[in-house]
Amino acid sequence: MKKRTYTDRSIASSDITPEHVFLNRRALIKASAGTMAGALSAPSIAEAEASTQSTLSFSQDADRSLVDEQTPYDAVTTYNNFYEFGTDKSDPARHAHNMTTDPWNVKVGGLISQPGSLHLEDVLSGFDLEERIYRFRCVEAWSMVVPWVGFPLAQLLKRLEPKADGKFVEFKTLFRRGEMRGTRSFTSVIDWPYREGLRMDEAMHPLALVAVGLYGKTLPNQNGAPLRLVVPWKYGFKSIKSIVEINVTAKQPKTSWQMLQPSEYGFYANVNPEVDHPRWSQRFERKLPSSIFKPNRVPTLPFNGYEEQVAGLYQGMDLRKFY
Ligand SMILES: Nc1nc2c(c(=O)[nH]1)N[C@H]1C(S)=C(S)[C@@H](COP(=O)(O)O)O[C@H]1N2
Ligand SMILES: [Mo]
Repeated sequence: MKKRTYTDRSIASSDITPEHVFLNRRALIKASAGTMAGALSAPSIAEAEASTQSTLSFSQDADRSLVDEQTPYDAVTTYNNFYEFGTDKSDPARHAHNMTTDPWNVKVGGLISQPGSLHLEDVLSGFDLEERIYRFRCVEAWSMVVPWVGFPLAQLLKRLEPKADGKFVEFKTLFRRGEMRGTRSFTSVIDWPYREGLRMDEAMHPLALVAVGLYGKTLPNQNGAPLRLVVPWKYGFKSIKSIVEINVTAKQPKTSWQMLQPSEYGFYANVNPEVDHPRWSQRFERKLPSSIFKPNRVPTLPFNGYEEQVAGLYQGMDLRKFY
């Protein structure tokens, strides 16, 4: 079995299947019914690495085991941000089942060699799925550790053959008013569809993941089925859900949160304990599940703990200016 080890043990990774890989969605669904043994063994791989490595330095008072412990499935799938279904954390779990995800098409366009529309099966075909255990940090100062299932975004982008003048990648979420009650709400503030973007080198970074599952199962709708982005060194809002469009662009694309409140949410949105949100500090985070009895308050790390891997992307940039 291919086993990939990163210097940061929290992103230990393993193939989701021991020998051959499930490359289409139906196989993944079938597999999720009970045979994803590879996924189940992943925590033990992470544990094995934990005993031989400790490359991250947390402040003295931080409890390491707490920081890297996986967030229970229930918390990951019931405490969500997916404004298309409402603004309460519990809204997506209650209402996202209304979203139709089969069939699913992804429009690919802009500065690529073959613009067009791909069926989900075509998007997934040919890629090995792997499990990646990532920390996930929302700009609202809560965090989780999630075992995602997916493939590197770079693989998909390479297949699209971006042209030399393509410097950014833009993503859009499904917008279907009839199935998304949050988009019909009077209090809805976002200019739908939800949009996000990355610089090309960020999008090509091996940590940037297209996720199709979590905890060895297909993604629940509330977590962005059938495919979403996971960019673990950035605040959660960059990890756009339920993607239906990908464009390679020459100019920096507009993103939903930046359009809404540019002084509070930047294009880069790298996790940075040194740069406070205008309305709250980003020095600490509440690791879910948390309560007043067990606040689980842990220090936030630069680039969410992935500094070693990604800091090079931002050399020479003033990260206070490009927040
Ligand atoms: N389409 C869409 N994608 C989205 C959001 C959203 O409201 N709509 N919320 C973002 C935010 S703020 C976060 S923190 C993460 C939450 O992902 P999770 O619910 O899987 O934890 O999704 C991001 N992707
Ligand atoms: Mo978020």
